[in-house]
Amino acid sequence: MSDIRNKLSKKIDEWRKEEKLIMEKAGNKELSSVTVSQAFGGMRGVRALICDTSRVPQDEGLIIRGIHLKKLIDNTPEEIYFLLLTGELPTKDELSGFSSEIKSRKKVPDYVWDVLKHMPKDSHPMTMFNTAILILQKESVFQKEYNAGIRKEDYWKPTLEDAINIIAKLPAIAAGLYRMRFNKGEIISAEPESDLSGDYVHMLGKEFETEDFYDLMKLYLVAHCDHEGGNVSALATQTINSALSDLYYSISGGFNGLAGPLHGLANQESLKWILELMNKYGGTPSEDQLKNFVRETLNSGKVIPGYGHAVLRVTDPRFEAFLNFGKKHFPEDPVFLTVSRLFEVVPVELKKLDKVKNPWPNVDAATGSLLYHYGLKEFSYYTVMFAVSRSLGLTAQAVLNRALLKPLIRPKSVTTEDIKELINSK
Ligand code: AMX
Repeated sequence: MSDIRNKLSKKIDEWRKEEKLIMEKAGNKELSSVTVSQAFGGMRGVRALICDTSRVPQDEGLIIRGIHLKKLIDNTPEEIYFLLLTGELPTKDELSGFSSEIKSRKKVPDYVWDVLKHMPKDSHPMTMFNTAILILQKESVFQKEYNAGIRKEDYWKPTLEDAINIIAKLPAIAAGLYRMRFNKGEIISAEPESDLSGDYVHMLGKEFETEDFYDLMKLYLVAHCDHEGGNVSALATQTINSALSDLYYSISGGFNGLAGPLHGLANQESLKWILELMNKYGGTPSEDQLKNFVRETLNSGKVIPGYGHAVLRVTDPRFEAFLNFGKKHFPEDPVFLTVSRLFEVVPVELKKLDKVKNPWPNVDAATGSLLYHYGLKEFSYYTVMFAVSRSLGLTAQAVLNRALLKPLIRPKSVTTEDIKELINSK
């Protein structure tokens, strides 16, 4: 048994005891109540889920297992994954064992490439990515062990095997489909000894193999890794997984939600919008031009992509991390400069609308400009990179949910008639 399984096994015993005690002491305590507007309004603010991998206080942003993202931006995705799963950053030995295990599971079966090659040439990269994950479902260790009659207490073990297998393969799938979809030449094979960030960069293409792009990739994979349990992709993934659909079914389903413009696709939408803006004014726009374009967008009934958030009420620390990266490496890049200037203008304009609860930028407002600078210009691809990172949190959440014997997720819906009756009742 390698370190992570031993460590998790012990921790899971403790967590189960702790949860039992909590249920005995506080099972009937109220965590949240639900108003009619919350029921009609996407359940915003209803506290009805447990997620221990990370939390997002509205005035602080992402905290992973008790550590603020700001303190983790120099860590590697492998370290962050260990942290998400176990609640602790790995020791040197633990990291070495865990990383070796990930490295040994990189190989993507040929049938995945065969299917991707036969997809329509204009398929969205997220469709290709999610298809690849779904096709891999036949590899699920969970499904095999479930069919063989594994006990509920042990569900987390094959879920962890699926999780590590998925994490190990996603950079190759993501990079391979990039080369296929955008005619970049042959797929590049994984390097057995490279870490997740290094191998992803290597497999994207020679032109990306620089130290700075490696640093950006590492930051990208760390910063997008998790964002508590209630966002669309996390909730969808955990709901699917609660039916004991394995992780391949679960995360491909969750990523279909990530592919929406109000969620992960906002990074694509944001850069597209910025390039339209620059195209209209022929370069880096002035402050007045920025204001005009923002107002035009809002007047046409569209949202400003990369701004606003369902939970946050401050500038997203993930945005700040990417902004700082750009300021350090290429402050004068025209697209990045436009992103920085929009940060001065957009919140002021959104505040004027009086309905936007959070006028500040979220993670998706800056990332596109950084990738664009390094030549990764195919913005329909950006959400795939988001998904590679987010798979760390989503798979870790599922391992914990199975470890803690969480039941089927099944909230109760009411009809509009029920609400009307509520109005008429005393
Ligand atoms: N531009 C224009 N209007 C906005 C806005 C924005 N960036 N953000 C919120 N609003 C509007 C909403 O559309 C809503 O209008 P309506 O009442 O006419 O429907 C009103 O302000 C109130 O919305 P809210 O309570 O502040 O936000 P929410 O929780 O309903 O939605 C979000 C949150 C992210 C969907 C929204 O801010 C948005 O659409 N932002 C732009 C898309 C985006 O960047 N998404 C990425 C989020 C991060 C992520 O998941 N990757």
